[in-house]
Amino acid sequence: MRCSRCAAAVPADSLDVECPACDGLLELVASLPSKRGDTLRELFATRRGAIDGPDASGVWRYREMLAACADDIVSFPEGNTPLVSAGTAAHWAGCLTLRVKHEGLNPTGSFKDRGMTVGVTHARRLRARAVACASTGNTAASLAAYAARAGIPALVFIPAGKVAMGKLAQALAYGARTLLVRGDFDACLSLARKAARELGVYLVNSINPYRLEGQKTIVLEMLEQCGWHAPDWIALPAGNLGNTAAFGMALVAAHACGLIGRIPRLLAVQADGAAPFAHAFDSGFTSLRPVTPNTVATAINIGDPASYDRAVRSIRETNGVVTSVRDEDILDAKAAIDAAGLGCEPASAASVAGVRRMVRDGIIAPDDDVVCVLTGHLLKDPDIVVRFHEHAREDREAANPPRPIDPTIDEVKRALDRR
Ligand code: AN7
Repeated sequence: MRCSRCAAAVPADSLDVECPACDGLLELVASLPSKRGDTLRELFATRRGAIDGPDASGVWRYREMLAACADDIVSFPEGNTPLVSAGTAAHWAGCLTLRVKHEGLNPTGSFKDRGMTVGVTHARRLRARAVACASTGNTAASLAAYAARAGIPALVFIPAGKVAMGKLAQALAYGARTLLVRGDFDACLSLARKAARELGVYLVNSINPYRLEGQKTIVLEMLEQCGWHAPDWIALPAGNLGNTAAFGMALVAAHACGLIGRIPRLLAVQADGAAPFAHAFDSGFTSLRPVTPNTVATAINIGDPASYDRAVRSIRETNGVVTSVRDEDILDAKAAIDAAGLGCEPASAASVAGVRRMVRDGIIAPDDDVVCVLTGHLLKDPDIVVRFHEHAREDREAANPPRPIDPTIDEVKRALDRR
């Protein structure tokens, strides 16, 4: 590993995920695979449909592109998520066609499983005594599951009262020691970093470079599903910026290996109430000014993103754009995605809300080829769905309030006939 700030070398079998000299983030030093273009594409194609082993995983199938060892892996398997038409949600976004890559269909219901299989496999190889993460919920759920599979104790730091019910339920159920920290996510992360430094537990937040290796495969699998024809845009929600960082790394590597002929543009979307990255983009990335975050999309309620430097590089290397959207638009986008039969959690819908904004602003053309990444499952945050539909005004197109009835056939008939 190499420090991204001071370039110090750190052994790959170190438990450090930050530079012991200067606290900079560490990067894995790896070279591109010797195979290229068609040879690599054919290799990946022969692995599709494998029933077990590393090839059955939508992460480890692409191992030539990953700086990680595929022996003795901790895997469900994960990945293998569908790339599908957004159906009626395309119209909502103002696109002629729109596709979504549904990462909510991973084993624990979010894209985090892709990074976690790599992070926890590495933790087991290092014989870590415990693994830890700070989380807005999904990382905690994923770590809890993978640590349980690996037989390693897990410690998760989550902001008290600010995590969706499904995610908290998972962390508890899978047996993680769940610490409800009085503070926001950013406070949780600095506490987790301190615990890693002082107590020797292995940190598997997305600042851990092995996590990013796994997350690169969201893009690799998507490109394969696109027949290796790069779309014009890839839109994703942005919080702590691990995914934005990983997507740029994957796209640059896929291009360098001849897997794709051109690099799609990234659209990173934040919530207005937690948009330090979007603000920095607007000022030409001169500086990052952390904010006190406040958005209904709890997964991306992050004010001081840890992977900022890497994410800036991704946006620059992909000629990308960063924007932000209102909570109201996130919830409307979510309702459109849900009603299309896809479903996702609020943060995920930011991607589609961001595309709509960019179409309106003339940055994305209605006939551009756009893929939105849906990062988490609908059932992660059931409370917000029920609240939305029970309390939404009836004139709001998306409102679908439940209707109490007496047990009579007349009432059923009335419901059936209602337009
Ligand atoms: C559904 O679980 O940060 O910009 O601690 O759960 O890579 O952070 C979750 C982030 C988007 C943002 N969508 O991704 C955590 C955590 C969902 C998420 C993001 C998260 P990054």
